[in-house]
Amino acid sequence: MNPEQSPRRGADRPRERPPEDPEASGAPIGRRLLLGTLGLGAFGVLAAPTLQRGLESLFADDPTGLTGLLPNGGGFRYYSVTSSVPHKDASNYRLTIDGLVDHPRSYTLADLKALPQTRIVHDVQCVTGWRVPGTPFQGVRLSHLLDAAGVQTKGRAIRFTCFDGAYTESLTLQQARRPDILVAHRMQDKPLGHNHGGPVRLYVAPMYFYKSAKWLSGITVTEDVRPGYWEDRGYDVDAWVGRSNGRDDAPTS
Ligand SMILES: Nc1nc2c(c(=O)[nH]1)N[C@H]1C(S)=C(S)[C@@H](COP(=O)(O)O)O[C@H]1N2
Ligand SMILES: [Mo]
Repeated sequence: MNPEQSPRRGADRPRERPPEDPEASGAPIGRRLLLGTLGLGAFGVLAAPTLQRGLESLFADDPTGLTGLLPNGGGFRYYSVTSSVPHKDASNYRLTIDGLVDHPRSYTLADLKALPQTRIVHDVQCVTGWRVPGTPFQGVRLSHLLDAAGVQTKGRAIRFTCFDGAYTESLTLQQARRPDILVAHRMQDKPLGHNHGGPVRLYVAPMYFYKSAKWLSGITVTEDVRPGYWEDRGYDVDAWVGRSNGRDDAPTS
């Protein structure tokens, strides 16, 4: 591995910033905007007003008690590395499987819902520290889609791409075949909302949540692992909860 690609560790490692929580870094807003402009990992802060509004409207009339999941309430934080993401739904969503497969194809949302469904309930753990207990995800096993596509013998890894146009992720083929990795269209027993990566995101139960790529649009079988967005910025490629990124969180699965 050449030096430019070796993971950085420790305090100088770029960190995610939840766009709805501009106070998180403690730095003055001007400085963070400058860092974002320079492409140093703070770009998400530019999206703060939009995402905050989205968050408020999402929880505006909330009879279900989900307000307990608001930021700093011990729940989810919304992340996006881009300032805006197109909205997609059953009418225009497509998931493409290609690369080193015998049968490349594209799935609609209805196609994915018609396949065998798996529901998994585990904790969610972000590498920045927040954890959400017992969160149901439902969808199609990634292994099912890979089997249907017919992975060629040269295929050793998967590259995931997203319709935000920027985020990417990766898994080894061996990891991708685990039964607790889903192409998910439901979360918390509801259709996956836009802010959580809907209509379809990846869900990688045993790994830090950055592996669970939101707004999933492409699954490409490759010869070698190509590190994803945060992995290019220092995060571990093998992101097992409690055994990577210098953290010792309890496993999620
Ligand atoms: N497309 C995309 N997927 C993404 C991210 C992102 O910025 N863009 N952030 C990742 C990170 S670091 C985390 S913790 C989770 C956050 O998911 P949530 O916004 O549903 O809480 O999404 C992961 N998947
Ligand atoms: Mo994260």
